[in-house]
Amino acid sequence: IYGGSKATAGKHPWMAFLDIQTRDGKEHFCGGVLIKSCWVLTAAHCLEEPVKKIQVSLGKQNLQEKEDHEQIFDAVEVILHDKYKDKGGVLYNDIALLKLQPVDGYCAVETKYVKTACLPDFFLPAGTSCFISGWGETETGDTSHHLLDANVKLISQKRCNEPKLHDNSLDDSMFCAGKLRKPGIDSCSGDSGGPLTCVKNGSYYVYGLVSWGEGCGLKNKPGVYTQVTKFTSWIKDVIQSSSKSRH
Ligand code: 4AZ
Repeated sequence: IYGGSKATAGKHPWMAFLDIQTRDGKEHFCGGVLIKSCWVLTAAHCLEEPVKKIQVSLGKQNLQEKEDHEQIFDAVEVILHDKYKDKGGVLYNDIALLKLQPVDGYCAVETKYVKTACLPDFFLPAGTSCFISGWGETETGDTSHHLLDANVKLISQKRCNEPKLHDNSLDDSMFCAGKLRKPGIDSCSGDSGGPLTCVKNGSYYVYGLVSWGEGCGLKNKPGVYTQVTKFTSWIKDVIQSSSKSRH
């Protein structure tokens, strides 16, 4: 996160840290969002390379410490959207689901530090202020050990597709957000798959997932997010068919 600040414990209790080990021995990380006790939403581009093992940590603030309220799981299923596509860095339908492996019969247990975010069934107007959060790259060029967050505003598709901004790259599986009058507040590499959450009637909704951009924090290049509202029936179908096939 560029231009962010340290998030207080329990402010983003749906925030997941994904530690991804690939078959060719590489390791990278991404963010994710807890939407059900056994299910985490993330970006498909995080899981593009064949993965060997994914560990999902919930309730984390500082990655350098073992924390009392952390809950750690292995992922047992990885489901990428079948229309996910990378066309020269523009990521279409950039969404995936991870199923957690229960520990002693339970997946995520709700606490002050671990909670689910709601799935949106609505579109919010441009100008709405929302949160982004993650352990990704900051303006110093390093990733952050502490969870950082920042406020960004939703930008209309028409504005974001203007030649000066993302020049018609966006389709309806994505939207952009940032502060056009105050560049430098943005998501970046390592924040991918993490949530853009917006508050409606006092509840937090996972309105977007960190997906792509042109650099980070650059003028007229707001970050691009997966439009979660477009995928709520896909999410419900995946979760339903997964629980059916097991019983
Ligand atoms: C990335 O490389 C990435 N500024 C993520 C988000 C943004 C740019 C790049 C948005 O994963």
